[in-house]
Amino acid sequence: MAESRLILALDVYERERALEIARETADYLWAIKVNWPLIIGSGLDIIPELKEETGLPVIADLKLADIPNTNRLIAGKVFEAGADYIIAHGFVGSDSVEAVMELGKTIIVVEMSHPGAREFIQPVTDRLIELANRLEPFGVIAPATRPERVAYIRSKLKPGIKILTPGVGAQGGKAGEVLKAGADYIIVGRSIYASDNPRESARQIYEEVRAWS
Ligand code: 3DU
Repeated sequence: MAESRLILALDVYERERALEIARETADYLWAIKVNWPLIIGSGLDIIPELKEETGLPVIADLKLADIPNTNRLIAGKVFEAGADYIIAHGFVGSDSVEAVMELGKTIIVVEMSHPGAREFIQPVTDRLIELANRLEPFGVIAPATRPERVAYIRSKLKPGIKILTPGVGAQGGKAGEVLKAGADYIIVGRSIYASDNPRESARQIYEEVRAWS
C-alpha cells in the first residue's frame, strides 16, 4: 500500500475506544494525532500504547504556548513518553518554540481552521511563516477550511517544511482541494472516529488522498 498522507485526530477520552479505533484504521494512516481530550482521559501512557498497537508515529497536539521553561518541562515528558512530534504555537515567540525544538521534532501552528482564527492568528500568519522559515521545524499547521490560505502559506514557506492541515470533514474542508493547494498531510478527526465504521471512513479518505498523490 502507498504511504498514506492521512493523520487521524483521535479525540476520544477512553483508552479502550482509542486503541480499538487506532487498530481498525491503522492501515490507512500515516500517523495518529493525540490531543488534550485523549491525554486527559487516558493519561500519557496512551502514547506508547498507541505506538505499540499500530507501529505508527504519534503527534502530540498540545499547542504549547508558554514560556520557554514551561514548554521545555512539558515537552520533555511528552517526548520521553514516546511522542514523535509535538505541536507548538508560534505566536509566543521563537525562544518558546526553540525550547521544544531542542527536544524533538516540532510542528508550528501558523494559522488555524476555525472562524475565530481570523481575529488574531491570521493577521500574524506572515510573521509566523517567517518564524518557521528561520527555525525550520518539521512542519506547520494550516487550515484545511481555507485552501486559498494553504496555497498562500505554501508559496511563502521554505520547501521541505511540511504542511499539515486539520479541518477536513466535520469542519467543512475537502481533502482534494487542500492537497491541490499544497498540503502534505490532512488531519481528520470526527469524520473517522465518530462514524459508524471508522475503518471504512478512513479507507475512503485514504483513497481520496491517494488519488491526489
Ligand atoms: O474537526 P475534526 O474532528 O476533524 O478534528 C480536527 C483536529 O485538529 C482536532 O484535534 C483539533 O483540535 C485539531 N486542530 C484543528 O481542528 C484546527 C487547527 O487549526 C489546529 C488543530
